[in-house]
Amino acid sequence: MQLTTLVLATLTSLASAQKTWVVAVAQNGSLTFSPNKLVAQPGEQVQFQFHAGNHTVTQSTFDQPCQPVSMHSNITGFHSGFLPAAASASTGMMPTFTITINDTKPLWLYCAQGKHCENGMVMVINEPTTNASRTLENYKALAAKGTTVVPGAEAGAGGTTGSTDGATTTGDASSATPSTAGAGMLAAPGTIALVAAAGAAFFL
Ligand SMILES: *[C@@H]1O[C@H](CO)[C@@H](O)[C@H](O)[C@H]1NC(C)=O
Ligand SMILES: *[C@@H]1O[C@H](CO)[C@@H](O)[C@H](O)[C@H]1NC(C)=O
Ligand SMILES: *[C@@H]1O[C@H](CO)[C@@H](O)[C@H](O)[C@H]1NC(C)=O
Ligand SMILES: *[C@@H]1O[C@H](CO)[C@@H](O)[C@H](O)[C@H]1NC(C)=O
Ligand SMILES: *[C@@H]1O[C@H](CO)[C@@H](O)[C@H](O)[C@H]1NC(C)=O
Ligand SMILES: [Cu+2]
Repeated sequence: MQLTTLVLATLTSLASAQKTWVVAVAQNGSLTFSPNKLVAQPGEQVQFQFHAGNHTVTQSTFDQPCQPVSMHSNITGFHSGFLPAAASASTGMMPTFTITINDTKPLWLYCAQGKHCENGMVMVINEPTTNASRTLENYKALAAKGTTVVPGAEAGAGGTTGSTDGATTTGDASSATPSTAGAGMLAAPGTIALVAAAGAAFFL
């Protein structure tokens, strides 16, 4: 009886565990989010794993790809801050940033480092199906003509300033309330291998 109860409890907790998509940031030193197109359901999480360099994942609007979403809408949006990978890499760890998906509205994302956005370091979660011109390809084309703004550097907007202590950065999705568990934590390199082996995104 006790064993049965234990098994059931375990199955129940597995079934209710949150699904987490993994996005590799700058894997192999590339200026990419991989995958750069993801469909995620409300309640699921997306974990960005920062493999190399010193990058961010920052929300923008579709029309202004390299600028904080708060500059061009009434959405606060999220910003990981700069997450340099080297310091953690020496200890076999890697900084991560995790967001929770609340709805199926598109999330247009860019890297706020240097001209990475202009050079195509962008992605979309839940690419719209209702407007054929709002594609990742068109977002990337707009980005190529864009001008990167780091949240906090723009006039009068509510973003955080560029953080240099990436490995300790917290905050899941809102740059204004950086506190939710899971964000900014360090992922073991075993997870990296699993991501690469699976080819891209997968459910943990
Ligand atoms: C990085 O290299 C590995 C091994 O060649 C490959 O599987 C993976 O797709 C590469 N990642 C990116 C983002 O290019
Ligand atoms: C934010 O903007 C959207 C569309 O631009 C609008 O529908 C919504 O009412 C606005 N929300 C607030 C709180 O102003
Ligand atoms: C579709 O998106 C384009 C690009 O942002 C925009 O100019 C256009 O107004 C949108 N069309 C509709 C019907 O919302
Ligand atoms: C990461 O980039 C930011 C913005 O350019 C910079 O302020 C910071 O010093 C960089 N951190 C490291 C460790 O290179
Ligand atoms: C989801 O909702 C939570 C709670 O309101 C919020 O903190 C977070 O920023 C939202 N996620 C996204 C991706 O906007
Ligand atoms: Cu970058």
